[in-house]
Amino acid sequence: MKIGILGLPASGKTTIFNSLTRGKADIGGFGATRSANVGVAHVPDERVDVLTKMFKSKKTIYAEVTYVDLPGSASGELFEGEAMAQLQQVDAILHVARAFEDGSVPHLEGSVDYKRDIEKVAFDIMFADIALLERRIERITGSLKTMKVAERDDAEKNIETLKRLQSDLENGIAIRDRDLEASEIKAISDTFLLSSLPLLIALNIGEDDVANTAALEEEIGELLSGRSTGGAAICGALEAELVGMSEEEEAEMRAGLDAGEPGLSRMIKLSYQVLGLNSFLTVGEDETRAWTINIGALAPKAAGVIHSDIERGFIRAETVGYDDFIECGTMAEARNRGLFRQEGREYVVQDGDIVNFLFSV
Ligand SMILES: Nc1nc2c(ncn2[C@@H]2O[C@H](COP(=O)(O)OP(=O)(O)OP(=O)(O)O)[C@@H](O)[C@H]2O)c(=O)[nH]1
Ligand SMILES: [Mg+2]
Repeated sequence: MKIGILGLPASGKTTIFNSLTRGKADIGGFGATRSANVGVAHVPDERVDVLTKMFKSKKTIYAEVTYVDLPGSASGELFEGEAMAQLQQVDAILHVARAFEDGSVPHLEGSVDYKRDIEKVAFDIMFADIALLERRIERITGSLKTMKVAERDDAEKNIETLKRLQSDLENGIAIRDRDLEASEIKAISDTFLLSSLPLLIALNIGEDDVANTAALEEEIGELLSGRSTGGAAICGALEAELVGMSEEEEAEMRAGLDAGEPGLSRMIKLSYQVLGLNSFLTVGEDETRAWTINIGALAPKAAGVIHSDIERGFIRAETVGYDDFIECGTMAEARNRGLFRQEGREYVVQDGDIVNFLFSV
């Protein structure tokens, strides 16, 4: 599961990418990123931290989200060439919108106006889909003449469906914003439509605006209509500085900023959410670990994330919810209260379940 980072030239895409993934990719702006950068972010999870302490685990392993920093283009054209090829591989889009003022970093439009840019990118995404649907409709229309009668009926229905989607896009309704009917799902099943992907906004704010984070995020929330979308404000320059520091120095700096949970953490958690992912947890002296599953995954499938043998030889899952466990304090107490349960093949693993799989191969 991957998230593609896009935005106007020099909006700070690579800077934010480096902060999210603790990476060291070259920044510079206006086409500085020629080929995509790929990196992994740890999903902050306080449950994992708490359990690590309780079980005195030697290792702590967090869930991960992969980010792809798409190649920039000086013209601001977002969906051409290598960037488009990379975009076809992602599961969600993260738009870095510039809110920071800096005279030494020019803006493509000549002024900093993030509302304008957020609307423009949202529009460009939908426009790319409109154009793609147009080409598809033309192609099917062109082949109608040579079709057999039975096929033609189907094709004409498809054209109707595609036109309906297209006209909704023209009215500002992204694919992600609608409940697709079966016929619509079928009509676009082999078409990659950008506006079907969840859209996240990272507002790249200046250092002066860190104290206004909450208000700015509320504003982005209002700008974003529809589903599977969300935003966070991140000060790219500041985060880039913090990434280079030791953990202690970083903690000290953050405490001094008094900005609460960093936008960076919120963004990574949000990313995990829009990808439709959940974490189940395993604990022990060796390691405490968060494992990634799709929401709704059954117990054997979750077991398979750890090892295919455990899925194949699945017997049952012993499990307790995180909150229940914390309330009990120990596994023994959870067992006494009947909260440490035995679950079978049909069990839907829940976010935060602490699980031990029994299996035999
Ligand atoms: N003042 C300030 N400058 C920033 C901030 N974020 C990025 N910059 C600067 O903006 C310039 C462009 O940053 P990049 O991260 O390379 O931007 P980009 O969007 O990846 O650029 P391309 O890949 O070329 O499109 C660099 O000079 C950064 O130092 C910020 O939060 N504040
Ligand atoms: Mg870049």
